[in-house]
Amino acid sequence: MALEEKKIRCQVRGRITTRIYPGDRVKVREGMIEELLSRDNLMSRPQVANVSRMLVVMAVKEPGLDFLLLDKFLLASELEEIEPIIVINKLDLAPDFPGENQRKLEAYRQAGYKLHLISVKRGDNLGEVLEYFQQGISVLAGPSGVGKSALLNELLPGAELNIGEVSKKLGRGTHTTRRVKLLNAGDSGWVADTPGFTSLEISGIDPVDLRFYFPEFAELTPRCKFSANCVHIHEPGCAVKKALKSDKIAEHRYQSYLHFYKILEQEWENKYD
Ligand SMILES: Nc1nc2c(ncn2[C@@H]2O[C@H](COP(=O)(O)OP(=O)(O)OP(=O)(O)O)[C@@H](O)[C@H]2O)c(=O)[nH]1
Ligand SMILES: [Mg+2]
Ligand SMILES: [Zn+2]
Repeated sequence: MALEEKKIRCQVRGRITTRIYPGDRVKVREGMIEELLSRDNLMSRPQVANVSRMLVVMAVKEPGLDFLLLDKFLLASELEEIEPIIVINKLDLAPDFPGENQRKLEAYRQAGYKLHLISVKRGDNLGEVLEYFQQGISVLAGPSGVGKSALLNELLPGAELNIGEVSKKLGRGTHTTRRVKLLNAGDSGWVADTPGFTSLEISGIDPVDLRFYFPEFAELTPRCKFSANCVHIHEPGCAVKKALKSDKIAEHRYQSYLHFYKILEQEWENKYD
């Protein structure tokens, strides 16, 4: 059955004490939300319920591609068990593509991530992104100024979202989108445009478990000499370190791993202070 978009302003029954988020399913009667139905999940940043996938949007330039930040977004969505999809925009601004960045990006494809290189301005590969929007709730996340709203304006007729300039001086977006907004896409899909952000909390997991959230490491772990415990840092006979030496694992991914590992380790130690 096709969804019909119909906006109804509602009040929430006093007995519902749980907060209601974009994406929540509710029962409505005569302008009153009577019941909040059970959720599949609740994404913590941005706060959206029943999310099917998160499109992590970055730009090759203006603002420049930040791989540590990309890895942080991927880790955050892995932790929440929401499928991440990498979307790199503004290909029109990088005539030197493929280059160093292209090689780094290839590592994500090899690790099993879905990756799309697009240009909203030139219309490159937008159809690939539109496919995701046909079913479930897709959330766009990423820093300010990468073109999240511009992408939706291009793909969803009538979206009419505000788009902003990227500050020439700071090389950053200007935080144009202020609220999470769910837009109807096609027959049974919804897309959430969200305000750009870069601060993500990486916490609450045992550093020893971090290795499971880097798919290309997880694959090799059984081949480590101390596979049950190997965190791929100082252990002898480590298959990940070996793969790193032969460029089978990307150096920048390993550096991100070490970075997160140290943060988590610190947090873990402070826990018992
Ligand atoms: N050159 C180029 N510019 C683009 C492209 N896509 C978007 N832009 C520009 O990038 C700027 C920021 O776009 P927005 O859509 O507002 O970015 P956003 O990600 O929604 O930013 P926030 O709402 O602040 O999080 C605008 O000036 C767009 O015109 C592209 O493919 N190429
Ligand atoms: Mg926006
Ligand atoms: Zn190892």
